[in-house]
Amino acid sequence: MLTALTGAFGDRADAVSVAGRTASYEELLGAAGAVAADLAARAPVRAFAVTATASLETVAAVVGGLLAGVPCVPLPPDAGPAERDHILRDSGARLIEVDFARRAPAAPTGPAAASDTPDPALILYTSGTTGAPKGVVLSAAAITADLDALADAWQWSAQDTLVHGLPLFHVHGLVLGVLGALRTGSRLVHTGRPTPEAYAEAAEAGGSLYFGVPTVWSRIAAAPQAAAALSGARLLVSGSAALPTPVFRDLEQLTGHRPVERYGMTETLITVSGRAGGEVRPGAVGTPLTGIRTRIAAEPGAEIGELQLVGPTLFSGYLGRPEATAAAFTEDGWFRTGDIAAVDADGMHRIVGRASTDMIKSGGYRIGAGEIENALLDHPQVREAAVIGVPDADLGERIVAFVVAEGVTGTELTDFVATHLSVHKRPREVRFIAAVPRNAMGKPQKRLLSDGEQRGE
Ligand code: MLC
Ligand code: AMP
Repeated sequence: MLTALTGAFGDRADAVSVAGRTASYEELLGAAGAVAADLAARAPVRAFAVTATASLETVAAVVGGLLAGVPCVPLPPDAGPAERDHILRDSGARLIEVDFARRAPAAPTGPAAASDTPDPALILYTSGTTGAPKGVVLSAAAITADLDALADAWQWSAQDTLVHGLPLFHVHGLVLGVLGALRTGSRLVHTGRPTPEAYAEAAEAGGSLYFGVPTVWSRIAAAPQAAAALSGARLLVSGSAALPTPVFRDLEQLTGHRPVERYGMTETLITVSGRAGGEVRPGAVGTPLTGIRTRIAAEPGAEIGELQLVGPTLFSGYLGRPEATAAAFTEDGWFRTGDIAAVDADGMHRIVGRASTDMIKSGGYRIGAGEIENALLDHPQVREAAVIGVPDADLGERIVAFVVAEGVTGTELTDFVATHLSVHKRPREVRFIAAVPRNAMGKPQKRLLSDGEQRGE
């Protein structure tokens, strides 16, 4: 996976740049070697965690884990105590500190020999519709298969300079945005934050391949000067949530590029994508990547239904949760994405919705309504809570919490969630109601809440 670190593409002082600090491949390999040596000295270590700030330290930790064969659990840096404790306890990971100045000799190994038990490389925590986040175990083989398929689709090579500023604790920023650069040998410029100004500045430094979630692209489209700076890029890629057609059109007008969309999930990595030089259609996410097969589980006569898939990029399971893993697959072994899709006559896939309203995508972050409801119910003044995602021009969806509570303000509840879980999981609005509407079985009727919200009630 770490082809660039073998010297296959040469080296340069600024091969990897994160939030303004640069390192050569040799320096990165040395720092990662020190992490790997620490992990080996503490063996056996089941997994290790690192506070995944946007930094060279996070890159060194992840690479060190790969060298040592110990899976890394990247912790969201703003995770509050509840989320942090859950992830550390659930994974059994030991939290380590990285000093990028420390170096130890290391050599990246070749691809792991084929075996029935693929080596876990990363454990990424992600929310389901209910309960606490689950650890998604990703093998080195799955990651490598995905990166190679993407390199093929996007003609991604060592000639590229990859630019993005996405968080380093999810698939988009970490797997594609860091490991992808180390696999293909493209120079990496991580801008620290994904702001229009930072993306534009990186264009002057030769940025050719740009990654962003739709919120990032819509902010760029609203900053015409920054957008114009991207006209010299080779390829703009959007993913993690649906790219609104107006944003697509604005970007095309301002940058001269038709952004390529791709679709994925933590559990499957990226499975469907547009191709560099291929047809790019607004509202469509492209065709299956090499090795991926898809099908639509539709009712007889219907053309849309749940997107299901199989292929070499799939996860190895939810850590310690065999039942949840089994439930994620059909009886004949296809992964159930929970996304509702349609396939056009020419094979172009379109994502048209999600099976569950309890899965919210806000700013490209996947947030389970149940996790936010549980956090709110942990507040002593809250008696009932129901959380929904409401369409939002900037974030795609914004989290709105309906609560039955007295003696507490909406801001206090927002801050409670932001500090208890993570900042991005905070409700953007809190509405106080007399009771959560329920059906005869006592199940919250969230449809009534979202319909009222859309009517502005
Ligand atoms: C506001 N802030 C608070 C707060 N209110 N802090 C604490 N308590 C409160 N009550 C502060 C924050 O600290 C932060 O400060 C600032 O407000 C803004 O935070 P934010 O609202 O979270 O940022 P925002 O600008 O809205 O973020 C937009 C965004 C972000 C696009 C930058 O949503 C983002 O990075 N999204 C990427 C998600 C992603 O990578 N998903 C990929 C999943 S993988 P400060 O100082 O820090 O600014 C996947 C697979 C696939 O989906 O297909 O790719
Ligand atoms: P996550 O687990 O954070 O990786 O989120 C995965 C989910 O993001 C998918 O199930 C989809 O709902 C959504 N998603 C990712 N990419 C796209 C896209 N290009 N268009 C629409 N939804 C997407």
